[in-house]
Amino acid sequence: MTNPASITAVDHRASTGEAICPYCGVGCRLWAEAAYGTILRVKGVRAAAANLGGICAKGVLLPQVLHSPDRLTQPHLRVRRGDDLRPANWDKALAFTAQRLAEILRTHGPDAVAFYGSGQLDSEAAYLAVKLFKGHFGTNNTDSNSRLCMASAVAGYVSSLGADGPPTCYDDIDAADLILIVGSNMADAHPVTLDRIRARRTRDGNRPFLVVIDPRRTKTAELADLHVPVAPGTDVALFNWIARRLVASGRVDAAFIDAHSEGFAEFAEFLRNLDEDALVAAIDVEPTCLDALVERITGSRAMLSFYCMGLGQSTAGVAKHNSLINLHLLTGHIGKPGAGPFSLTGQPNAMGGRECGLLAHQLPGYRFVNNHQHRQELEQFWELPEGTIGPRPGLTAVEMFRGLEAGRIRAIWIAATNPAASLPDLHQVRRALHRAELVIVQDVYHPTETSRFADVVLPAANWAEKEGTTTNSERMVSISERLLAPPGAARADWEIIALVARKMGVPGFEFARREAVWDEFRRLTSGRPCDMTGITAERLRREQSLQWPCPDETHGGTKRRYLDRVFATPSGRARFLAHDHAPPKEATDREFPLVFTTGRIYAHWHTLTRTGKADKLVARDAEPYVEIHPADAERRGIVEGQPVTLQSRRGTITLPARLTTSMRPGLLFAPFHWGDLWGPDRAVNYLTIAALDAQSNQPELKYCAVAMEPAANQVSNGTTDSAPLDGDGHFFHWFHSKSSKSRHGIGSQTR
Ligand SMILES: Nc1nc2c(c(=O)[nH]1)N[C@H]1C(S)=C(S)[C@@H](COP(=O)(O)OP(=O)(O)OC[C@H]3O[C@@H](n4cnc5c(=O)[nH]c(N)nc54)[C@H](O)[C@@H]3O)O[C@H]1N2
Ligand SMILES: Nc1nc2c(c(=O)[nH]1)N[C@H]1C(S)=C(S)[C@@H](COP(=O)(O)OP(=O)(O)OC[C@H]3O[C@@H](n4cnc5c(=O)[nH]c(N)nc54)[C@H](O)[C@@H]3O)O[C@H]1N2
Ligand code: SF4
Ligand SMILES: [Mo]
Repeated sequence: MTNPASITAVDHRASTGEAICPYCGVGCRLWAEAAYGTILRVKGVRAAAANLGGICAKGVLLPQVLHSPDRLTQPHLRVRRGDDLRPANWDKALAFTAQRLAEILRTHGPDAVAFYGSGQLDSEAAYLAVKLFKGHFGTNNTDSNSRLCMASAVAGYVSSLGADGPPTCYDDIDAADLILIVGSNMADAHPVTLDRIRARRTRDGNRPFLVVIDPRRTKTAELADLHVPVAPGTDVALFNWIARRLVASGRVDAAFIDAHSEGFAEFAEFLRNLDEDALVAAIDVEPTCLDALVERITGSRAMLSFYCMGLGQSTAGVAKHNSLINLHLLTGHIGKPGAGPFSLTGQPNAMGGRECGLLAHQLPGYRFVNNHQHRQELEQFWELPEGTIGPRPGLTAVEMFRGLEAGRIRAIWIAATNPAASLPDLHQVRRALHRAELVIVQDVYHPTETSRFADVVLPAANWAEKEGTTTNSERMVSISERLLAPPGAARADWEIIALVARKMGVPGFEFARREAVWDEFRRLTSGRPCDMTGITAERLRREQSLQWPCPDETHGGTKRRYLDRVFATPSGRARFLAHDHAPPKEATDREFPLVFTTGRIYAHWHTLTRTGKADKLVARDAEPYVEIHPADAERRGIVEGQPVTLQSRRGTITLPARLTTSMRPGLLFAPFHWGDLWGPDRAVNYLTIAALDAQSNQPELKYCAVAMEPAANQVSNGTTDSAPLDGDGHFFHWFHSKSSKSRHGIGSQTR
């Protein structure tokens, strides 16, 4: 590793190279031209399997987000609480971080510290974080924002099929004759993959048949041959209803069920005992629409189902995934081209984070902390004393912030995620960050909603400023090139983690080059379901992308898994898992009569730290809003554009109304992109509930109960009146001084 003091100068020579898009899990390979220390042009790479030349507006506009006054170019430090965060050099920042972490570990033990990472860290960084925290520190309080995102998909795959990771690939789009898109708004969130479906339908006489299951009539739903507008939270009822119909009429693949599954008899018995009328009442969709859906499924030769947060962000998240996979098992639509369940991953390396073991119950190579042999394998590999790695899963995202508030966790290191905007129940998150003794934030910008709470801010290299490995939705492992030098003293995420580890005197972090980190991690996947042994750093540099499993260097990678229909369970059989429909955690009532759901829009990425800097994206969607069915608006005297106050049991916000018949009556939708940096009392996560799926701990970000009225009737609001922690006035001083400069978060002074 180079010396932290040796800052690379801006490169004035023009160069071109390829990097994976830092936004969604489609994983588009982008060609970029760099000169004068910036990126001039970006376009999609035609030869790339993920995008076949495709790119969306967020990708095209990447050059606009790299340079800005709030770009972090050096560490910042606040030595005493109450002080301002001030620029510092790496030596001081590392010394402070290492000393404070060591002190807390020594005084309070390993579980007093936590790492909260992200599916936006590359695999090198994710792996080193796991090695440092779960390995050397001995705490499994090491989780990722994928907990808010893919945790239920992971648990669904593991319980139904025996291992995480989708069986499918993008080429299946060309082989399917029926595509279900369930709880996913691909038009906004995975646009290049939807383009591929569209292109085939244009070529192929509107085939495959397209079904969208979503309570809202989204842009994706508008493309569908059949839109099934299920009542929110009722997917399990829908899948069970379909399964019951299939089994009752004998329209199942008996040969597949016999040879390759287990638990069918119990599942059939469970289905027989269901009350069909109760299911239909819960789903609340026209019976003719449901009949049409069953007809399509029974007539299909290859059914592919895409799904995303409409399934995962639910207290029934794992049940929804198991129940959808049940349909694939009943019909034998798995382990063959054009068929199978296909979780769309949210972030560019949510898959890689899972492979590295970043979730609190995992270890690298799809291993688990509660497995004695897995722990031993890692302890030997990392040369740690036996028993160093804890046998119990650590605290997961939401639990970590509860742990911080309760004082059980004292130090938290947050990297490539912005929890003070993206976690549910933000009032709680703010209390937790206030209570923490040490908050380390590693980001590319400052301030963010979260860095405002930091004691140490560590400057990370941005997209195209570092090399790194990521895995996309179809298990494609890719390398991104470095096209620019990071500005100032910013460094790659993996280097920052290694620097802190070495400063603390932890052995095993003396990596001279990124490749060495990748190759160490890769060796740990040998013989595991996500075997990447054959994907060496050197080979990746030559071939750019390879799909796992890829067990040796002559192996060409694997497009589709389970083609032999031997699953990753001990018996080799896939499991039917029966779940009753259970309603979401928070029911509506007289006081809070409306369902509030949240999600994304095409132009913006998460908490706006990047897309909020691209003028054309901001021009397309400049302000937050709430979508309301006209009937719900009329009843309350609300007209288009009028500010309305939304109140849940946890908080109150105000947003302008957008009236649309694409909503079911009784349902409200708001995008979650705008946090406190963009104006007070608007962040939707002040309303959302931190109710967790019992198996996956993924929070129910898609469903809570709210009341709504025209804003004029409301005197106070949530983010000011119920935030006792801001009694010191610091936050609003900070916010107003910032917003008076610019809405774009200019300026690096905090507090
Ligand atoms: N433009 C853009 N693209 C992104 C992102 C972004 O921020 N911006 N983020 C990326 C990330 S990390 C993720 S996780 C993905 C998320 O991608 P998606 O999951 O597609 O996006 P969301 O808008 O969160 O939710 C999808 C849909 O779920 C529906 N839904 C809500 N409740 C239910 C339900 O009970 N059942 C069903 N069937 N549907 C329901 C909503 O109406 C919504 O249309 O997007 C990725 N891509
Ligand atoms: N209400 C509601 N809330 C949600 C959701 C929802 O649907 N509704 N969805 C949830 C989901 S699925 C997700 S994935 C989360 C996403 O939520 P977050 O992870 O909080 O979202 P981002 O804004 O992407 O945060 C990434 C942070 O990392 C920084 N960053 C960017 N690149 C780098 C880098 O290379 N290195 C480092 N160190 N930092 C970098 C960015 O500036 C930003 O501050 O939100 C969750 N929250
Ligand atoms: S579709 Fe996703 S990966 Fe592709 S350019 Fe757009 S945001 Fe990037
Ligand atoms: Mo996500």
